[in-house]
Amino acid sequence: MNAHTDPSSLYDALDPALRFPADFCWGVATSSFQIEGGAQEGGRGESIWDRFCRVPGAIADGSNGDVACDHLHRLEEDLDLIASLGVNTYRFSVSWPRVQPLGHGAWSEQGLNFYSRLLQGLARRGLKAHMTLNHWDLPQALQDAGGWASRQTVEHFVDYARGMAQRFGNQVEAITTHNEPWVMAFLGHETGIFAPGLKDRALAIQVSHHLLLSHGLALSALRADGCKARLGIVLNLAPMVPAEDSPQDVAKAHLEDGRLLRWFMDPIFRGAYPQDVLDHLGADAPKVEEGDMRAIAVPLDYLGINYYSRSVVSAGEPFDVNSSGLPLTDMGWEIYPQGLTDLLLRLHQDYPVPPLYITENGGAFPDRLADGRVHDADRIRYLADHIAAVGEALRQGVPMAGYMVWSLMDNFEWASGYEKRFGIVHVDYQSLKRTLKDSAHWYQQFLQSQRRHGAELASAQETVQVGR
Ligand code: GCO
Repeated sequence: MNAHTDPSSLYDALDPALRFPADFCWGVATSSFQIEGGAQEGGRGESIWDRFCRVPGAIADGSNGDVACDHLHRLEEDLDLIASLGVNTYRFSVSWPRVQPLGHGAWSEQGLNFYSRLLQGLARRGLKAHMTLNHWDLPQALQDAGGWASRQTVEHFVDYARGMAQRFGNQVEAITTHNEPWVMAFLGHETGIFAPGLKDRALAIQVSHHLLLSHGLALSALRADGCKARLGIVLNLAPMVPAEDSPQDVAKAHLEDGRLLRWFMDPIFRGAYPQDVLDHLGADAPKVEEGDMRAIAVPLDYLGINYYSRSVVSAGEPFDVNSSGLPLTDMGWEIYPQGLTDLLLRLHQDYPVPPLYITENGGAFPDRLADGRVHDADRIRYLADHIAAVGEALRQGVPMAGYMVWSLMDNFEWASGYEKRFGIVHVDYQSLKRTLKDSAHWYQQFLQSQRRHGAELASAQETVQVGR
């Protein structure tokens, strides 16, 4: 497609049969550390990402989250921006050290006040809130006391979750405990490319167990407290595809599937870790106490899935993504929408899944702002094809409840700093000015057509009822 195609014409190219239910949840997603800035304000405590950004070489462009998108000071403007897209839902995360600077004990009224204004602002605009409690920015004080490797952090997380739910539980549609426990555990504690930057496999495994445990315990505590919000967790999942049909590659792909997907899905939905992965881990297997597995396997009201690409697995040399012929995003990730349909069908088949949300999906592309426009046709294509992949899963019976674009706006892309742009809204990091990219205009039009379709459906149903 050429870079100057009118965004609306691409929507017309979508299968006209692709119409979602009227109550389908459409959103955009962000996370606290990636957009808020205001790192030293309002008594906010230090987070492990503040600390990690100071490690020389940890962040590609040497940047940090001190200012980020300055969302803290541009809340109303950003809420207007979200509303202008025509979404019905906003997914955001709470910075734990902003509301509870040390991760336990005293709360910060100023920090709480920010989220209170955020939620009131969403309500005024008729938008539903999906609130994530932990999108990676653990208070540094808790890290200093052992972090997620310590069972104490599990207890502190449950207290934090209860405190947030008591204050805000009746203003949010949904509460997610953790975003992508796999990333926190393994990129944070085994490869060390993310905060807190540790490199110890046994520790990483123990962290994954404590994240799951804290999720389960928090859900039970919130339900016991009478929390009315829907409760769930968000996992990053991908189909693991063997590079070749060889027994070696197939076996490796099965193991990698175990480490990414079954390691989290099995305990949540079956109450046990997958035996093949435990065997593989040997002495690095997690220490599990009596009752832990029961605590983890509490029913979810929904499951969030973040999908970006498939993973091709080889037992020999690492697979070269350039060899597949698939287009790549600016992250070097293959663009493979079919993988999303495959993944959703598989989850539905293998597990008793609750309603599913795509809580993140999107792509980084080398955008250029010129004359106030960003012609990101590649991102429009990416989003359109993945939304169609969700529609296909829905058509085949998967209980899909929503889809949220990652991300509302360009932001701090972790170890890549500000070099990778995922937003449908462009951010100029000098002036902090926001500019809707073509993909944002496209999403607006797509959502408008969905609303028209929803209204038609509703009036058709009315006619049927009146006719009776
Ligand atoms: C994620 C993260 C996002 C990333 C996105 C792109 O949950 O992985 O939520 O913070 O920015 O995935 O890498």
